[in-house]
Amino acid sequence: MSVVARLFGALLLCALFAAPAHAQQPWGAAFKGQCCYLTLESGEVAGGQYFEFENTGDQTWVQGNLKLGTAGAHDRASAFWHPTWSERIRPAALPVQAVAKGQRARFDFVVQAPTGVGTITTFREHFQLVAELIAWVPGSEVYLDYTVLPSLPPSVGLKTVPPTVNRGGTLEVTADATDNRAVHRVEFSLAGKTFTVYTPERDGRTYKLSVPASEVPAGTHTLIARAVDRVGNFATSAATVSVTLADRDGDGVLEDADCNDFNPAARPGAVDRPDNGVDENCDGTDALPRVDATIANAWEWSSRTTRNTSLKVRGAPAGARLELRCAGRGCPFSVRRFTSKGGTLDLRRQYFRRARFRVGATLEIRILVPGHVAKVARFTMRRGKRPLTGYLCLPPGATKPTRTCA
Ligand SMILES: [Ca+2]
Ligand SMILES: [Ca+2]
Ligand SMILES: [Ca+2]
Ligand SMILES: [Ca+2]
Repeated sequence: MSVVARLFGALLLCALFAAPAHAQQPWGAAFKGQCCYLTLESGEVAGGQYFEFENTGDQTWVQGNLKLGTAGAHDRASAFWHPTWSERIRPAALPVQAVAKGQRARFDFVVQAPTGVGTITTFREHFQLVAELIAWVPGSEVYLDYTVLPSLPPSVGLKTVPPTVNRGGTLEVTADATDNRAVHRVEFSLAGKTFTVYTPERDGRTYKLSVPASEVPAGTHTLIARAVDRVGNFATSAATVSVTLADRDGDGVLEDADCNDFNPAARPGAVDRPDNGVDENCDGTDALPRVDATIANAWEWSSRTTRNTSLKVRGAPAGARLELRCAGRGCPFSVRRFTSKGGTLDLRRQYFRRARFRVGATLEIRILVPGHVAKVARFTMRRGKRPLTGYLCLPPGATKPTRTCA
């Protein structure tokens, strides 16, 4: 609909429905405030634009009818149109249902500077309130000035880059970035990771990256600083950084081989203390608790035979399984198994009172508790000497005792 038609409609409505009995002003507004004059880069989007008015007319402004329109030439298609506008000629609509005489309304909108501006250009954008199909509201003529700069990429240069960083420390890098309008962000990328810095230091142009170096894998990396302006123009600068492995706990084992680089007691080769919740030897599990029983023994020997004079197991918990294995001449049996009732077990009195072990015979006592490393004592009979005695370990599920209990 043309301007003429709109105005004709407005006049007609005034004549038909709003004919005053005395001198009245149906449509009127008083300017109460507005946003800033902006400098923008060509193509830049800026929010926070607004005008505020008071309704000084007798007609209540109603949502859907009362809008902020482009003026200068009424219904001018604005070069600062943004997709949030309902039309190229309507930046904003009344944001509340109704504004009666004496009340205020604020019209917020977003603008986008025109693209393709080759030299610094100032635009004066005129606006006015309009009651659609009725009237342009007198007293609401306003404008904003925009200075639009050409779209030019920023400049960026890496300033301080440490040649080597340990992963136990902090990666600190600075870049100097400037733009004809404003730098939006600087993206620091290395080893497939990107760290974005939006806020410069106090000087407004130094962008500082400070992240734990452990965020970056060890190796020699190309570091790229990419400065981006508000319309997406960018520039880059590159440097090389070497990141080395850390030994944070100082146990001499670098983090790639240390299962816990924050605990010097844990490292490959350390002794794993059983059942303390710590995998000291880095084999992936805490060592199992061991059966804590004692096997007191005494012997008499000659050049041909060995006789047991005392063999007592103390501290085997009730329910522990005992296995006695005997091999060689003089053994009263090859295997005996029974379950401990706790307390002291006198094995000699029960099994070996009469035994005369020959040289080379072996007697093995296994004390097994579920979830524990079994205790194993092995006695090997010798000629004219007390038996060779060895204490061994047997992890759960294993069948052969081992000398080391790790
Ligand atoms: Ca720029
Ligand atoms: Ca270490
Ligand atoms: Ca360690
Ligand atoms: Ca442990």
